Amino acid sequence: RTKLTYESRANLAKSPLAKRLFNLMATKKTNLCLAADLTKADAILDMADKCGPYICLLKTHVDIVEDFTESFIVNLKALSARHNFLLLEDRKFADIGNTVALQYGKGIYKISDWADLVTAHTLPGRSIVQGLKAALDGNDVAKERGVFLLAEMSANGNLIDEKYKENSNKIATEGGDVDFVTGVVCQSTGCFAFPGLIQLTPGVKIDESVDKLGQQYNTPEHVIKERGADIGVVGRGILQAANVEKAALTYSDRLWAAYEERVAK
Ligand code: UP6
Repeated sequence: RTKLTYESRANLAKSPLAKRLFNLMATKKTNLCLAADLTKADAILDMADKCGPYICLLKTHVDIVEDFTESFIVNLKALSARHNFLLLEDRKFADIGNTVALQYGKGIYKISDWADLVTAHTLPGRSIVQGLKAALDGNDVAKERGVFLLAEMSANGNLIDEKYKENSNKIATEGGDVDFVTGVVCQSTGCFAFPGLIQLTPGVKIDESVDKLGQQYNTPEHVIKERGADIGVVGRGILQAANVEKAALTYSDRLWAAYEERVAK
């Protein structure tokens, strides 16, 4: 799958969102996802506006925003339309189907109203995907939504083993709900083989390092060429740069060049 172009993989995708995102990446020539892990709404909007031209996805943790309002979402959606990137709420759902349906559609954040994509753990099994889909039942946006399933984590000492990975792959590629699965969050090529899914890989930084709380980083070239990433997720590598626009451009150029080299071989 890693030798195929994003355009050709768009044609193989079963999830409408995977098709859309593959095509967006190919047209905009970027496979960078910005992890906008900031706690003030205006700071996130400012970052989204500055980095918007260089990203295919903006990843949020909406529950860390201290001054959340509906107008934050209105503004974020306007920026996503203006700069042509999708919104991924990294909620990492992990409960029973009935509860995730409520967490996805209800509460203060009403994630299913605005997030094109969300993330979920496979720990509860298939019912996690069914629960998320159930929240969209009868809703017009159902075809405009998708989920990335976590099959590996970048955290040092995480508990995911080979069996868990294999079973996560089955949930992502078999059964009646695969049209809702856009991709897999993981760290290596071995997590799935189906080329219609998108591999999203966090833990990307130009200076390979670790943080004080277990995060482990790899370079843009390494995650794309060795680990099979289709999209590299960068948070602090950009957020803490002296010039964030320049940093976003550098990451997007390096991730894209690595992809071009990968498919040229
Ligand atoms: N993330 C990881 N590792 C995973 C899954 N998700 O780091 O296995 C998310 C984090 C954070 C971002 O929740 O939002 O990716 C990484 O940010 P950083 O580049 O600042 O470390």
